[in-house]
Amino acid sequence: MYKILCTLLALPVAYSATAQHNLDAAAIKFDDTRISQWAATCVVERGWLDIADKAQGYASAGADQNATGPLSPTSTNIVSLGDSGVAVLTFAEPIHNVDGPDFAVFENGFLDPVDSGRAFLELAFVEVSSDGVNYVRFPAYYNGQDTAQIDNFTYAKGQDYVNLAGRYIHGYGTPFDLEALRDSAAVDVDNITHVRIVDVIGSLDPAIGSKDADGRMINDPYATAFASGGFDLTGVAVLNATGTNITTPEAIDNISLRPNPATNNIVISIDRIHTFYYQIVNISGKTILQGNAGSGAAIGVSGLPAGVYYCILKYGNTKRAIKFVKQ
Ligand SMILES: [Ca+2]
Ligand SMILES: [Ca+2]
Repeated sequence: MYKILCTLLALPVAYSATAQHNLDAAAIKFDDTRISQWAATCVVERGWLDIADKAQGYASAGADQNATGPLSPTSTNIVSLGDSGVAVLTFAEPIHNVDGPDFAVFENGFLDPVDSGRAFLELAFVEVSSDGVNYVRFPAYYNGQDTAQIDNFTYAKGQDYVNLAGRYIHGYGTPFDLEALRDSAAVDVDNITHVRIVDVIGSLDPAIGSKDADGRMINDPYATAFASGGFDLTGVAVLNATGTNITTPEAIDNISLRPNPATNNIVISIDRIHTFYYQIVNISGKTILQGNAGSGAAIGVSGLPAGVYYCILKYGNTKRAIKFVKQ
């Protein structure tokens, strides 16, 4: 809660990317024109309020779906991971490795009010997968001081953290370039289906703290034994998907899904297409319904619990996702 309040206070600051600022040229702003889609689903396994005292239980702030869909710069929606917590995100379209960064992870850090070169930052490892089973971690490095524990009131330099999510303030994502994992046999960098975010345990105590790729302790706020402790995920943006974005039906000229919100049936119409394959996926990424349907024919959804769903459509070489609400 401390952090949420401070984020609100920090928002009116006018940002300019200079070398002394928490922001630099690599930061991905929430409205960057390279953003082609946002995470469609998110499932969080909460981490500890304090991993050294597990009796306190788990972090609990926010809900998993707060990390899906576009980031709003005025929203304080987060999902807090806690010490060692994990979030797994999936996408309507696989992520491909193209020139430059391929996706960005957003956290709700905020500037030091007296030194804009510093910010309150919480960090996380980032891993990717092409099958949801085998993950490869971006090699992460910490280059800052490791003698004084960063705590809940300490500001840090984002540039000290390399390939760790959370190096920028709210509204600015940390970029990740799949090129770094090109030689990994465990993933196909041109077909990334899952992104996994793992909270860094910032303790400098080697018995519990997280280490970087060189075996060095990563200094990150610790202890943060409150509901919003640990990495506060706000969104994951894809910068390079070649397919169609997740969008409202109205934004696609030749596809419609109606009614939306739906109660008993949905009717999907696709110009010039007679039949298509569909998959209805819930916000946790689980496929609830699937099958073949004809354009203009009703698909029964009365059995679905109320909530937000994605309808993934496949026909020919085309794959598209439409978001709808079951009421
Ligand atoms: Ca790339
Ligand atoms: Ca942490």
